[in-house]
Amino acid sequence: MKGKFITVEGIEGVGKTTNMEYLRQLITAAGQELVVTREPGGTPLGEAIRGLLLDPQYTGMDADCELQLMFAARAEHLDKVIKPAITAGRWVLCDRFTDATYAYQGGGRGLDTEHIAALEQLVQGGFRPDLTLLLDVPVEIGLARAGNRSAPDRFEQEKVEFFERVRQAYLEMARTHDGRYRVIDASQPLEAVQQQLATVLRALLTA
Ligand code: Z5A
Repeated sequence: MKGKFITVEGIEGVGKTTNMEYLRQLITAAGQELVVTREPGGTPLGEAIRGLLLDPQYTGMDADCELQLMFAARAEHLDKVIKPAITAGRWVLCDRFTDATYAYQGGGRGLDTEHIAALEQLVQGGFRPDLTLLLDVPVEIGLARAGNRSAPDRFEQEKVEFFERVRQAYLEMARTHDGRYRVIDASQPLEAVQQQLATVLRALLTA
């Protein structure tokens, strides 16, 4: 039997990294073999591309260049990690995937979603997540939580308006792809956020 592909999305500082470990524990406790990974990245080549994408020395990178680097890393990730694991019956938990491209490069940078869809088709064909967990917080909360860190990367240098557009793009996708999306109110205390995640995950684990 094929494994399940679960993605975790949201704006910066929403709590994805914090909750990935909690999700890992839930899924492995239910007896599923799990691969935990992230985008951009997840392979040696993908992590090298991530380095280019986040490096503040490339501030002002052309948006089409950024878009194509995201999908270049994703092609390698699908080929080397995600698809082999799913085919072997393992579950894959991925910190961001193509919805981040629609949100950041589409919503944030204003690129045409038809161009993104064309690359999605080229790289993924019909392959999509089984479940997407959208951790949602107002932008000011996400940025305040993330703000305690040291040197900002290339995306973290963006203005509040950029992250507002990203958040709205995510919420719009959640409305239009409601079959695979679950919106989690991540502005609540961590324990309450994790209760919401557990409810959603149990439904998938027992399906
Ligand atoms: N990107 C893109 O543009 N296009 C794409 O296709 C893809 C990605 C795939 C790197 O992503 C960048 O790549 C990303 C979008 C772009 N840039 N941005 N922004 P990333 O996922 O590696 O980086 P990130 O979004 O910046 O992650 P992050 O800032 O580390 O956020 P997080 O992982 O969601 O948050 P966290 O580290 O778990 O939590 C932040 C703090 O909040 C921390 O101190 C926690 O203890 C605290 N926290 C967490 N939850 C709570 C609750 N519930 N209450 C109170 N405090 C909390």
